Amino acid sequence: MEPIRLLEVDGTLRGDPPVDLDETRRLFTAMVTARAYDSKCNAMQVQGRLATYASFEGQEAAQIGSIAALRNDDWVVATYRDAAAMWFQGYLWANLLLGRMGDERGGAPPEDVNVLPPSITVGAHMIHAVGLGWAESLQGSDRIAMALFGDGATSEGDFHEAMNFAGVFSTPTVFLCQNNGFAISMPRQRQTAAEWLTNKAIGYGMPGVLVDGNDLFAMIGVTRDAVGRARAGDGPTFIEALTFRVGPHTTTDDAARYRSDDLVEEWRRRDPIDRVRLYLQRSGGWDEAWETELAESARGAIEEAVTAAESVDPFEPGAIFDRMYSTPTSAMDRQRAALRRDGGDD
Ligand SMILES: Cc1ncc(C[n+]2csc(CCOP(=O)(O)OP(=O)(O)O)c2C)c(N)n1
Repeated sequence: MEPIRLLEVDGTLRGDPPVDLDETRRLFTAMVTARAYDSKCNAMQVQGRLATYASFEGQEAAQIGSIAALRNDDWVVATYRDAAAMWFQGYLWANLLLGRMGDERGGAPPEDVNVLPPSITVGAHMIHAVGLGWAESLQGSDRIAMALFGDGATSEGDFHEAMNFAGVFSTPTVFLCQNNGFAISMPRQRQTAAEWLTNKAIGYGMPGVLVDGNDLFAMIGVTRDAVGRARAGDGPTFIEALTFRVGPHTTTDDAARYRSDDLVEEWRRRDPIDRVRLYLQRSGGWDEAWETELAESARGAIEEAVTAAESVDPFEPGAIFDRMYSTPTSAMDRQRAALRRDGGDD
């Protein structure tokens, strides 16, 4: 099977672009900003300012392109690797950073932002996405929900439950699988015997679409179709976006132990940002001064978010007891007292 592709690696276009030049420049800027965040987080982790970090370098088109096809009140339910998608739907960089600093207040998005905090549990959040979309349709709204997940997540029981329920109840769900080749060190071929992950959609009675996940335009196009179906009441779609994580699984992983430098180099040549830059250059929508300036202001925006996150008053360990239940259980009272005895703040 050939993935759907609109933009070639050299920036030439097959057919019509799904968005005009101004929108392409806006999405290019978003991808550059996301990469600035990614590289800052990697640096901060090495400096001991962040806990483990999962880079999304190489997956910017899959995340920004798919979100670009949503309305800003649609739901996004994503993973630890989807910071670019979450941010583009309204989650704050500062909250994402707080979460990575181990501060659970990072899990509270602004009031009017329909994005759930990132799921660390592989696959579990897909069920939430199906439920959110279903609830919207039961209430007569035309909001839809998109779940983002990796190839490994398709081997989880939760994936099958979510897909089955979505198919049976025809929920307005877009299942966006970023097939980045590996689930930690487990290659996609050993993850499942299915030739394509899209084959799994057949079993649940929904369309499965294979797309070049490093192609911003193709991502917009296929997601737009899936969102249109969901919004029109025609049910869920499964999208397999072929992409690659250029970095390790997380900052605790040594990817050299399970994949070759050649493979990484091969994918670097398909870089999603370079591809859009080449297109913009061909279309007269790019000059060096413009990119230098936008890259500078992207780094500035990320630095501001870092300052905001690092200026938040430290989290008091005892506060976890306040957020669990409205009426604490006796076991929790005992734990709180034990924490006080051990000198923890309360
Ligand atoms: C239920 C569950 N099992 C195992 C893990 C440990 N774990 C974290 S990430 C990961 C691999 C997930 O791979 P994939 O779904 O392809 O997403 P990617 O990390 O490649 O984006 C695993 C097994 C987990 N977080 N949750």
